[in-house]
Amino acid sequence: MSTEAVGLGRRRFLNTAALTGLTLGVAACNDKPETAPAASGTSAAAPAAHANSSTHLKPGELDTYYGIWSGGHTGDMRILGLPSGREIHRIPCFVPDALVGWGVTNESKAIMGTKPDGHLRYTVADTHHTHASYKDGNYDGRYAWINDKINSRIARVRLDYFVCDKITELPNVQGFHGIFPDKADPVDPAINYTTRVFCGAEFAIPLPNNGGDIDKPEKYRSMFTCVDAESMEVRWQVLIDGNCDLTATSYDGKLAATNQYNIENGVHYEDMMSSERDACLFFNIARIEEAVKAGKFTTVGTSKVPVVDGTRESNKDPKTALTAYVSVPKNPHGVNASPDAKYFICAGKLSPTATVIELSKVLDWFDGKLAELDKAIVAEVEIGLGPLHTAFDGRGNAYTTLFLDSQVVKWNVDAAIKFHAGDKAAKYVVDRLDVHYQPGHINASQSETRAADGKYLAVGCKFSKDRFLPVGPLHPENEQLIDISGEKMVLLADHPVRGEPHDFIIFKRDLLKPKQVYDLDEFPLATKDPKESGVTRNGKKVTVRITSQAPAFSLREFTVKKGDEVTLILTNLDKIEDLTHGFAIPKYNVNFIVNPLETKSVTFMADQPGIFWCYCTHFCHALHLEMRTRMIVEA
Ligand code: K7E
Ligand code: CUA
Ligand code: CA
Repeated sequence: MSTEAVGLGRRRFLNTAALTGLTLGVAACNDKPETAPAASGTSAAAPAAHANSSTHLKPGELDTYYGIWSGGHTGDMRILGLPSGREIHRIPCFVPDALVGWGVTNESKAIMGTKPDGHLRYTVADTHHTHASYKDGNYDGRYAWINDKINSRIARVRLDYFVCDKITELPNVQGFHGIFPDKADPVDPAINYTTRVFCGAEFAIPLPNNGGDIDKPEKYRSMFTCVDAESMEVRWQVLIDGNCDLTATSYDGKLAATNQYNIENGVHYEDMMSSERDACLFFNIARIEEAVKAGKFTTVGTSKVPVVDGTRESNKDPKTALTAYVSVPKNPHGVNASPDAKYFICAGKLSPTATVIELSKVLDWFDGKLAELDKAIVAEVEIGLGPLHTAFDGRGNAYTTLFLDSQVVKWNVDAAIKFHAGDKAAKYVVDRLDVHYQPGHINASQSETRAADGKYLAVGCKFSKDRFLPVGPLHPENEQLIDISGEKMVLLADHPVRGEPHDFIIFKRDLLKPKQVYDLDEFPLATKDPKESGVTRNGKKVTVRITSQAPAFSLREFTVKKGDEVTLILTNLDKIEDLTHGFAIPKYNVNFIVNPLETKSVTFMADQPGIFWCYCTHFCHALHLEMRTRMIVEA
């Protein structure tokens, strides 16, 4: 098949329907593209001149990059190795998980949050965006954060043990979507690492949302939230006009921004598309925190979180403004910080453009040195249909996904700025590559750090169509890997993934130093000596202490009475790497694992008399199947 035929077939999958359905606002841009239209001239059939990389690793070979992926509907975080694309681990955050006993053990329930009756408060989530903590403009391996869009929660994952250790529910917002840690303190240069995480809320709601103002959508409001990276407490919120979508932060810590696709404050999608331009909303972090310190805030409903006023009307004077609304064409989506720390780039979505905003000029505006805020826009160029997210190679090039064109476009930021300034000979589009199909997020190795290395690009394709064996109506997503080390992009691999990862980051493996064995002292409940095992009773409350050492539990049996509230504490005293045990209790809905030197506990009502074979659920030893204990519940 010729390149053209492949291209046409591909474009027929979605484009026609999407275009008629969305009345695409292509009129919003004045700059004309300097290359042929997106349909032709792709590099799909280009020779793999620069493909220096094979994604196939020999048995026993390790990947050179970690990838942290969001899981989407599964409410988890996934760890991949790259370039192989192998999924190595899943970290449950917001949703129960049968392997590790997340949502089953007392410790995980305490993190996830329970109702007064002890049941989990939420059992569904939708994770989209994950980013890791920074130091000196690169990842420092401490934490990663991930959002739950459904219930507006932010989870933190410790990157030493790869476990979620805190979850915070954001007050006063719905549809918490974009998330990004800061990279430095705006005031104190000694704090050159992450201390805040910014969270954008996509949906506007009445404030407080307790039944009032339901019929007054013009009163619905959205907020931008700052969470403390260490305590995970909400520090402050900013009341804004319009909404928040994706979020970005500057390398100097002074600015955070969110793209806004609904400056119209519309309730229905046609209202949300009525304006030709929306905005990229900038937050002056130092000024916001001064305002909070000075008591210039309100609170909403029962929440005690300080809320400052970031609306347009209250922030017209640059010298005192907390926020700045830079205009960008119709319904933008992603906003990404370039690794040279100079620009935020907004992807147009309904406009075929990318908008380049120079951060020093935004700061100039706040200092009263730039008369017109939109003069901070240094380029607004056509790149193709449906731009969503942008990645970088550290060599001055940006890579933007084109959802409608099913392509990745590689474009040069400096050339785009020259073109925008009037140099119509400046060729900013460097290359185009067909992807399969309809790409959303994109990220390159180290792309969101100062150490962007321009080796690999991963693309999260939302439709896989014909790329994998059919498995019924639900198709997997297709994560594609691309070599970007040369001038031309080279497609390396397809990977089916269970729906639906959105965003991800890719970084060098030596930035992480994970631990593989726990420290007994991290667990106040640990049973350090098998001789301390046994049953203790306090009225109807019974505590059972057990240890595990392959191939046996420290108790051969234990006895409780019907009606007891039983708390079972299991400590794994095996200290060998990879020696994990499990613990399941039939008919009691209990299953969890304990890793080397880890302690976990479960509490349940002994409501069914009989004998129950508690068994090890994790293959640990030749006598794994024999590794059991008997729970006797007396009638
Ligand atoms: Cu573009 Cu939620 Cu990041 Cu999905 S969002 S693609
Ligand atoms: Cu212990 Cu299997
Ligand atoms: Ca809009």
